[in-house]
Amino acid sequence: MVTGYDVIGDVHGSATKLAGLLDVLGWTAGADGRRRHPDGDRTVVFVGDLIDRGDEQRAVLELVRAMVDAGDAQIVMGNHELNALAWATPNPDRPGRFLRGHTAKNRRQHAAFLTQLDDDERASWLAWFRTLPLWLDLGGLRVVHACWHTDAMAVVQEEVGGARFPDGPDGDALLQRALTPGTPLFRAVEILCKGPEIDLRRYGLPPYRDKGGHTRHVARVRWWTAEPTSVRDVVDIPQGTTTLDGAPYPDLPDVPCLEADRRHCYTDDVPVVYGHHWRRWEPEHGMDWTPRTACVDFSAVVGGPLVAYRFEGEPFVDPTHYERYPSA
Ligand SMILES: [Mn+2]
Repeated sequence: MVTGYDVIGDVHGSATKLAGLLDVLGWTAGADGRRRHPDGDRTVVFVGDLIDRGDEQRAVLELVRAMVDAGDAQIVMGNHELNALAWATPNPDRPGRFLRGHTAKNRRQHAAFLTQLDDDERASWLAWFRTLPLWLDLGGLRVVHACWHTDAMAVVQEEVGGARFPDGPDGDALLQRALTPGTPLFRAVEILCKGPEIDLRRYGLPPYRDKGGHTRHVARVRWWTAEPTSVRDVVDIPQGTTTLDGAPYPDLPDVPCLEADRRHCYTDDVPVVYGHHWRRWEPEHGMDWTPRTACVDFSAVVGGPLVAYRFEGEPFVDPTHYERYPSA
């Protein structure tokens, strides 16, 4: 019986860090090459985003796939796997186009995967990505890439019949709908894999300029805040954000947030581990971890450590259960 989970954050093609973290966690390779844990009753869970950015795409995929196939690991889909599927899926309404546009920006984001693997390899990995669940409910522990969101899951449950797309033509059609912008299924899957967003205009807040220089009217939601009362508790404006004229973004007002936005927040009593948020080590209380949520994405591919949360059955997140590689 499985009693423990080692939940590993966004790997993004960093096989060296992944091997180092597995060693730290006690998953050492035997003579047959298979990594096993000495306790025997542990399972690794990957939060998704295995691909893109890093130099070791193939090595990461092969290592993770081997652990999953051996029954030593499970994995949920990240937005990068989802985007890879959309990149490769023809747009039925626009011949020659794909459901994720082959723009220069999207190509840059996907370049490591596109260039380090040949066509046949990519096709075979995409066939595997297609089978990955959007979330895992492991009993005392929940895992999702970006946000545990009951309403979004209900939409997926209703349309897809479960957390993963079925095999065969019906499953293909569902996946296509999930990858088509504007459909309710697309919006639900976006919330799970990319996180919910909040419209700043609802609160009379100005737009900001994102990292790419684009004007943005929506911001990420701090869905891990269990009892938000004000806009300040739910809207996530990263430090250093500016308005369109380059001024520092104003302090968020201490005014009540709307019920619709409050619904993004996680109030269940089962711990959730997730990734996606490009945080910086070390885990900050109230932001990276709360009593019921733990983020494990600390930007491994841009200089941060690869991070895991070691779950032992505890009902509340324990920040001493974070592990990382490298440790300094
Ligand atoms: Mn992500």
